[in-house]
Amino acid sequence: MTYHQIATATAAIAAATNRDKHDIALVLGSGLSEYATGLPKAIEVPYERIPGFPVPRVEGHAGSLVSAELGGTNVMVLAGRVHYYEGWPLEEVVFGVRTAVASGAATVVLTNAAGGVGEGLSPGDLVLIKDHLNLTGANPLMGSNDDRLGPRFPDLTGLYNADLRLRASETAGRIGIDLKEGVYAWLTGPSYETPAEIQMIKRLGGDLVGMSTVPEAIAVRHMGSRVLAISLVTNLAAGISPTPLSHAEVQETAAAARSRFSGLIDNLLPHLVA
Ligand code: 8IG
Repeated sequence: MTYHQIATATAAIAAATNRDKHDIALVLGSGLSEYATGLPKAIEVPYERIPGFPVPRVEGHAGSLVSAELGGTNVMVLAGRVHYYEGWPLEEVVFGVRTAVASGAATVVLTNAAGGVGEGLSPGDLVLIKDHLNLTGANPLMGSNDDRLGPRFPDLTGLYNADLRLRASETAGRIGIDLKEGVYAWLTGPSYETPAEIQMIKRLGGDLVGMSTVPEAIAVRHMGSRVLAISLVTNLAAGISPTPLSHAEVQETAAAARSRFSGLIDNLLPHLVA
């Protein structure tokens, strides 16, 4: 069922963009969707027009796919994602990245806004995800496995590709952007954590907390493509922050970091082609 839905969506994207293959995919997290506007040779396809694509219900910004061409490489940008906390089954949460991989993306770049837990992290920091903690008890691969998509029991060692992280660090250094590294803990949300939960996450080795990215990373790995993931710290996590968490703070910090984020992505994408 899903396999055919992915194939149908892939065909619709190829037809709508007139590009039969996309080499890289980029998923834009909360507050970061603006990156998709003004890309070279951009063709925008609203998610509503792609069969099977889940359409975000919240936020002012409905999702769309933007196909662009950067230095001869076709890039599929997914501006807007759906989250587990909205009630979507994880199979739907990962439908977009599965379609991107089926469209040819050997590399998928996942971005998000996240809370900072680790020592030395501040709002506005850009952080490469080096590994994750799945604290939800859920997994996008639960249910029967379709062997055409990937193996029943995929290994997640090295999920956040070390070679891609090195290229990202080098790019950031070259353009003078500070890029940290950390472990991302995935929780369902939508409530933020309690201070006690944040202390638990810190002891477990988590540096970042968020409500996305991990299921997508697992699905991309399942299909055999490479993952690079970048968090923008938009708030300090509960109990670390002296003030209560607010979605407004998240949006303000994301807006302030926009040009640094765009600079990093612009310079990085050409170095990620397999
Ligand atoms: I932005 O503090 C953002 N997303 N779980 N906790 C969790 N998700 C987040 C947070 C946070 N900040």
